[in-house]
Amino acid sequence: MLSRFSTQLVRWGSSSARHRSTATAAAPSLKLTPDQIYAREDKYGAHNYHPLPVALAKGKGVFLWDVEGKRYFDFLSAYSAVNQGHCHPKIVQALQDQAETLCLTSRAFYNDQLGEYEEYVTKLCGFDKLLPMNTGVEGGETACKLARKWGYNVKGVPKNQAKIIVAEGNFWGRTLAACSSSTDPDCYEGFGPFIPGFEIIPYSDLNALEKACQDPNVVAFMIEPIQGEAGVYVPHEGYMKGVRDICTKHNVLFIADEIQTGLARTGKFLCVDHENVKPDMLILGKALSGGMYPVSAVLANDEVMLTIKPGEHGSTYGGNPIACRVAKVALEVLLEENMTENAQKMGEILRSELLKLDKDIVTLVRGKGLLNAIVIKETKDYDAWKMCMKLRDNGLLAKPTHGDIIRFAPPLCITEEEIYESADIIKRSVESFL
Ligand code: PXG
Repeated sequence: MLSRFSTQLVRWGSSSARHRSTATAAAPSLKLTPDQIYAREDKYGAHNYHPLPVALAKGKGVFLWDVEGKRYFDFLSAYSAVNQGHCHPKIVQALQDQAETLCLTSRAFYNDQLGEYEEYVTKLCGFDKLLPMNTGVEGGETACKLARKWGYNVKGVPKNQAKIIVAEGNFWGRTLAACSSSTDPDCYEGFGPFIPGFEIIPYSDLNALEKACQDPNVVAFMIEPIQGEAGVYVPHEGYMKGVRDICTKHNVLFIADEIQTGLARTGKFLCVDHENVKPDMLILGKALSGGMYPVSAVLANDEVMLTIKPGEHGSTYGGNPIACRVAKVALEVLLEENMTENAQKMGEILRSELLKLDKDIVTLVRGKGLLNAIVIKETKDYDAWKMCMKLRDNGLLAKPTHGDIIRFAPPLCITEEEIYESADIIKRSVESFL
C-alpha cells in the first residue's frame, strides 16, 4: 500500500531525479502543486464538497498560506470555528500539554479535566449542567433527545408523540435527524425515509410559532438566532424575546443553536444576548475549541438535563481530556482578548465599507458583529463563485452559499488596519467586474 502511494506521488510530482530519489523515504514531504493536491482529493476522497481551488498549508491569526506561500485573509474562519484566530499559541499549548499527559479514557471512568471544564462553562453561561459531545450536529441531536425525554417525563406528552418545531432554512448538520428537519433539498433529497416529529415553520415569524405551540405535544423550538448557512439571515428585532415569551407561555423548551452565532462571533458573547434572553437549552460547537479539535456541548438546567440517565446517551470521545482542556482555554482566550468587543467594532466598520460597494453588483449587505454576508446579483459575467475566485486571486478567501450569497466572517482577532485592508481587496474585486 505504502509503496503504491509513493509511486503515485512520484508520478504526480516533478519527474526530476531529486524528487524521485526522495519519494520512497519521505513521501509526505514531497511538494505537490495545487493542481496535484486537487486531483488527489478528487481521486481518493468522496465528492461531498466542492471546495474553492486553493490548497492551504499554514494558518496564523487572520491569515492562511497556500502551498506556494501566497498569503490570504481568511474570511470564512472554517464556518466560524476559528474565532480565536488560526493556531492560537495558548490553545496550541493546551492541546500539546494535554496530549502528552492524557488523551482519552472514555466515560467509563472519571478524568481530572472534565469536571473543571464543566464547572467553568456552566458558571460562564449560567446553566446547571453541560453534556459534552464532539461535533455540532451531535449537539443538535443531543438537544432533540433531551427535549423528547423532558416532554415524556416532565411535560406529560403521550409516548412517541413529541414534536420539535424548527424554522425554514435551518441548518444544523447532516445526520438523518438534521436531514429530516431540513427544507434544503441538497440536505434531504435521496435520504428518506425521514425521522418523524419535526414541524417546520417560517423563520422570524412569531405568529407561526404561537400557532404551532398550541399543539400540547410540542416539546421544543430549536432555532439559530441568526441563520448562518441559509445566508446570514438576521431575524426581525424582538424575535428572540418573542420566542422566549411564547415558549414560556406554552411550556415549550427554547433551544438556541449557537454553534455558528455563539462565542463572540456576532459582537455579543452569545447571539441571544443581543435581546437579553436565556434559552432553556444552549448548543455550542465550532469555536468552542478555537478550530483545534471537534468539541460541542449542550447546556441546560437540571429539570431537563437529569431526564437522561446513564446509558441513554453519550459518545466515546465526548468529554475527553484533550477536548476539555482545549475548550476551557479557547473560551478563556475569547474573554482575555476581548474578542466580543472587537467583533462588534470591526463588524460595524466592515459593514459600513461593504455598503459603499457598487449596488448593481452587491445588492444587499447584512449581518451582526463579524458574521456578515453580501448578496451578489448574478449576470452572465459574474456570480458569487466568480467573485470568490477574484477575491482569492486578490488575497482573500470566502465561500459562496446558495449561489448568490458570500459570507464574510474573519477570525475575531482581526485589527482595524486589517479590516480596512480586506475591505479594500473586496472593493477592488467587485470593481474588476464593472
Ligand atoms: N448548527 C449550526 C448553526 C451550524 O452552522 C452545525 C450545527 C453542525 O455542526 P457540525 O460541526 O456537525 O458541522 C452547523 C454547521 C460544513 C458547514 O461544510 C458547516 C456549517 C455551515 C456551513 C458548512 O461543514 N455549519
